[in-house]
Amino acid sequence: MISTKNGTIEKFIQLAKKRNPHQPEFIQAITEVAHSIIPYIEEHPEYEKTNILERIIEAERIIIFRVPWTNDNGQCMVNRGYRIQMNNAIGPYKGGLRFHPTVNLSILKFLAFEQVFKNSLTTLPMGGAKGGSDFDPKGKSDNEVMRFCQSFMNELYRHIGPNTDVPAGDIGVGGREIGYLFGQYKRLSNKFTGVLTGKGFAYGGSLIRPEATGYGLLFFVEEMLKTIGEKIKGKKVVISGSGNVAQYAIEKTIQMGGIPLTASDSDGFIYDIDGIDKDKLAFIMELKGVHRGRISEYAKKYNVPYYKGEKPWKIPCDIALPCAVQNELEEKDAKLLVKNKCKLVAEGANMPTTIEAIKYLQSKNILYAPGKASNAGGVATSGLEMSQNSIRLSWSRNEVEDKLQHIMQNIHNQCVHHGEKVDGTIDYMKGANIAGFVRVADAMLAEGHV
Ligand code: NDP
Ligand code: 2IT
Repeated sequence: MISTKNGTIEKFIQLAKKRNPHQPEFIQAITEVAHSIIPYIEEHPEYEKTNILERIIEAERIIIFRVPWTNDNGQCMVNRGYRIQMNNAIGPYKGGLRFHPTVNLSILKFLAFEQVFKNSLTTLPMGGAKGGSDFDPKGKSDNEVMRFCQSFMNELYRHIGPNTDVPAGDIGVGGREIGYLFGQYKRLSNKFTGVLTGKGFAYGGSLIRPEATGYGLLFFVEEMLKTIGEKIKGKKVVISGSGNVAQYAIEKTIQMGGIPLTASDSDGFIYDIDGIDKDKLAFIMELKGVHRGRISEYAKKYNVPYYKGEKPWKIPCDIALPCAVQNELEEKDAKLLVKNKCKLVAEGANMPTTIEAIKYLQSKNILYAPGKASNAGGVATSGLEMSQNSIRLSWSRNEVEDKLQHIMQNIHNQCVHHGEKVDGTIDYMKGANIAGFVRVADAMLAEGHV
């Protein structure tokens, strides 16, 4: 047992490091949470007595498995599959699947851990999980991706279910992959259920789920700006990524009258000084979703600058939205943003801002929102997809979007409730961590030592 009263935050982190060696991303996520939660726990002995925090950082179950598959040349390939079932105190395990060559235990444990708090913030009944594989969909044919997904599901299916664990998409897993995974689950189980979210509309998906993370992010940004009496209209917005989250963040920015200036992928970024408009966004969507091409092609088509191997944070802006990958915004980037008068950073990706960069932004009073709050719209709409599947009805676009906006406003309110400082500014990290924690911790207390 670790006593937070007699010990320190540092002691807790040291112990976590010892129990989870060589897992830097997981330790980073724990560190961010520990700094907000340990002082709160010290004021609430019921959590301390029952070792809630020590239990919360320990996954309830981790499944690791072999995924053999055949490539188009008839060769047998092998990848590693994972599912981290982190916490089911408030609902069935829920969270995405990531297919990317960098996937490892540390990355999936950090994502599963973040998901517990994020899902709690939505107030919908969803526990936290994450999974995926080191499989790289880039350069693979549709048939190769299908055979991989089928083999992945051949093992995963026995661990999931609509009331047990409901996976969805994340990096490298979009509509195409969810379709193949769902098809194989159905075949193995002989059941048509809401076992996955992000499904196509034709077979049980929810309207607005593809848009939800990006749209939700902009709804959240709108709430943040309201606290300083401002609006998105007319603001210059720098966005990283060009996948699912980035595309719909760009779309909502345009709808709200903002000016999206950049998009990126792992090779570099484009800077469109006139702003990415609806037609140019349609080009990005087709480039990425259909041709699976590189963002550099945008620069060629529209004759705008392309910065190979660079990130977009040096472009002057009012708002920065990292929507690609963890640790993509470092302290030096934060300094550039502040120097260029950026006033708000909100995370579309999970943990894209390093701890040093967050500290710097907060020290300069930049409005900063952690992904567990600002990108929760995706999983929230997954929760709405689960509800629709359960009642065997589907809601209209407007109904789902209204609910999404309401949920994002509510998450903002929770951040204010637990994160408002004496000077009236809001520590969104603290607010999100405490609000997310309390719901899960209270459920764990009620459910006993499980
Ligand atoms: P996609 O696979 O659709 O897009 C990922 C984007 O990030 C691509 O542009 C990709 O470029 C880029 N990227 C990936 N790895 C790197 C890297 N190492 N360096 C720079 N760019 C990189 O994924 P999503 O849009 O779904 O996910 C983006 C982020 O949002 C992730 O952090 C994810 O965890 C998070 N998120 C996703 C949600 C969802 O509902 N999908 C919900 C909440 C958060 P490239 O094509 O070169 O790989
Ligand atoms: O990080 C995330 O919240 C997601 N990838 C979405 C998870 C989900 O279950 O919709």
